Amino acid sequence: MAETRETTTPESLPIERIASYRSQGFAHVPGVLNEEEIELFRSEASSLLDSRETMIWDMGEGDIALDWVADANAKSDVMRRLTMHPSVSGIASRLAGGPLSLFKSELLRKSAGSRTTGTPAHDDQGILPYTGQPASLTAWVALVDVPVERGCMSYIPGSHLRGEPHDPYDEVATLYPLDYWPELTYQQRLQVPVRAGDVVYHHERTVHVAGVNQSDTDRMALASIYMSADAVFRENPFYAGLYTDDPDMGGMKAGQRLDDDRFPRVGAHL
Ligand SMILES: O=C(O)CCC(=O)C(=O)O
Repeated sequence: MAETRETTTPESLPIERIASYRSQGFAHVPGVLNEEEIELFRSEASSLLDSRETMIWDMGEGDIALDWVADANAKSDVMRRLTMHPSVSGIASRLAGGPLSLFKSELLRKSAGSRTTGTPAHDDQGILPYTGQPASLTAWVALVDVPVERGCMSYIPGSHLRGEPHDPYDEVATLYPLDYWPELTYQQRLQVPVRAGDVVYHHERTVHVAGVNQSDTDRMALASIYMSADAVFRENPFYAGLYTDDPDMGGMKAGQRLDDDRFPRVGAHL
């Protein structure tokens, strides 16, 4: 018999989960989407990934960590609905503790049976072209079941609380946190296997990795990045190097607020 699960909403999110997010830097929230939604979003994700040119995290010699459709919310109304989903975004607001806007979303795939590797250790802040409080966070929405064998995400608990680098544009600190903070290499990583429709939220400074997809099913997830509703632009050479077609988001200047037309406000459940 098919299993039916209660969904988690911003209202039913346990207060302990918020405390744990703040101390650990990530939170697994089970059952945010219902079965109907999972089916809709999974089928759209699958056709988008098959029909669009994807960006690639190139590991050299023909290996890739994953490929993705950048700004999936701008390319599909269905994906846009998922980024603005009242529970996905409302839980994000409660965890962050302040009003949020959508910065971008990436539709991620770790293909089955190909030369995909694990996802290297990194945090997200290093490539974000803005600052603001509360800190930005990512909602990683699982669109298929992701057990350990399918390359689930792992997090270094508390790593979001480490010190800031002396130079915010230091390449090693930005792109290779384990080299800049070698003590992180010896800290535990918590693997988070998830069911389709679960969401794992992580703080922009939390160091995370993901395993290899050893299964025969593609691992698909939508990662939506939410930022402070008051976030302001800061130039970031690493962002500009990755998104060469729009490095400064239409000519933004340092300190300029990221406007609501392009970066819409999301569910305000505080
Ligand atoms: O899905 C992955 O393997 C990595 C995703 C990630 O790094 C992120 O969502 O910030």
